[in-house]
Amino acid sequence: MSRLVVISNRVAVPKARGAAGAQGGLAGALNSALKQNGGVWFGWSGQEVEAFTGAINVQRSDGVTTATIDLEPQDVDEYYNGYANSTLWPLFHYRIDLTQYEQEFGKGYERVNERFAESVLPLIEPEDTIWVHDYHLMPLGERLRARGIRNRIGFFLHIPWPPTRLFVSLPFHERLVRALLHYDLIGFQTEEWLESFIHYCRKELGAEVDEERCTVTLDGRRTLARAYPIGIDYDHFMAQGDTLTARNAFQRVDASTRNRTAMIGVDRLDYSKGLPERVEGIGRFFDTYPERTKDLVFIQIAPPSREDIRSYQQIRTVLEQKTGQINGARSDIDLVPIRYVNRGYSTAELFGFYRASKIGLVTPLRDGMNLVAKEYVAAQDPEDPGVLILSRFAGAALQMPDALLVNPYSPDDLAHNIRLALDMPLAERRERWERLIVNVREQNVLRWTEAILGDLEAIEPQPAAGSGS
Ligand code: ADQ
Repeated sequence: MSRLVVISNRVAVPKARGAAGAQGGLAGALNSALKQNGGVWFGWSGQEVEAFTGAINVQRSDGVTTATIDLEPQDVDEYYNGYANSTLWPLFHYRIDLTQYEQEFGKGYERVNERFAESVLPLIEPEDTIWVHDYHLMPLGERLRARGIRNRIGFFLHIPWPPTRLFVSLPFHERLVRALLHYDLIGFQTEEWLESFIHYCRKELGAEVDEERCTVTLDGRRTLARAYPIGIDYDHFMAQGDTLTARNAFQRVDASTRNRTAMIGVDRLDYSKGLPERVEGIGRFFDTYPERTKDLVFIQIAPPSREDIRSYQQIRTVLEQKTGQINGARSDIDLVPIRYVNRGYSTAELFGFYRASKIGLVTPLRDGMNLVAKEYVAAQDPEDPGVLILSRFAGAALQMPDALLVNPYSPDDLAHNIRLALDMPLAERRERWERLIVNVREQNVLRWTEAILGDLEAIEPQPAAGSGS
């Protein structure tokens, strides 16, 4: 395979071989693809400088080269906190009520995509395969084409693609999708997001769609558009479970919950994850089945994220209030029904927490995929597995029909399914888990990487759009 250039908003520098908790997940998979094929991972360093210089910081660690640039404060405000996370993120998660349509944000987004294109250009060699990640960088392919790059370029969207009726509320929506169609391949998490994208291309752009070949053609340029559901780094995750850290974490939950069932939620503190709605559902469970209060301890792990954005500050306040209300009403001297923890843990610790919890509660209002659902299933004891309660609005629901699928907006539905999970007999728990684990094990992140890169490699480079040659 040709050399690989990975481009994403942020770069994960690989940990040295043998380092404690060596990298897994998406970062681990991309790093191993880079190690295998050679190449470079380019992105923002996460640092700010007073004025943008375009200076590239190149590092080599554990056989992988990373190249990063610093951005200036206005870039971070308008591109990262602005257009990416206050316009595209809420809109693509169907939260038009939280979506901000500020001209400055759009301009900042365009500017930073230009800056990415200009900075990465000297690192690209003619035969390289380029793989761009996520909503921060949708116009990047077009910007590279404008600079004469004819390489194969793939793009993967980690979040949902919204229905056309929502998407058209975005000013300049057409420009964004026309830019996207300069990629040779566009990957989505599920068929549902792919369908929405295809619908838009047909209806709003009059693009030609070949359903059999999965291609969209506009202005003589053909793009492969397919669903590639992402998975976890199964082997790495299981190896983490086999550590003392994981066993200690298991003990911490087990010893502190004693005769009660531990139910766990692990999410970034983000409004798309449905956390207040989840707590509402737990409150409804306690109201509906008061005799069961003593049977259940809910552990919610939610490290803060994107704290410079107001909607994220608000969700934190709302969640603290709701948790406080329920604990205030339901606690006893030796019983606190909800433990709300505002921090992150290592993968090994999460493994132990998942395994000690007989119910996994994963109830986003909308989610591209959701890897916590898959991690929860992977961490279970095959002899005595726990029950996964999963939102039907997570991309993962399409792959995990044997979870208890719920409507996260309905407190009654959540309450009812928590009771079903609590009382589910061992035989049913095993049957469901045995079906769930097949997908989690097989559809892992290494397969995902191979599928996308395999399809990308098979594409014949094309002439520039509208060039007529
Ligand atoms: P996220 O929205 O971040 O990802 P998710 O898929 O659930 O959502 O991945 C979260 C990851 O962070 C998991 O591996 C989880 O273990 C970890 N994590 C969460 N809370 C943690 C904590 N307290 N401590 C340590 N680790 C924690 C986006 C999209 C998803 C999509 C992924 C991958 O929003 O829909 O599945 O990208 O494509």
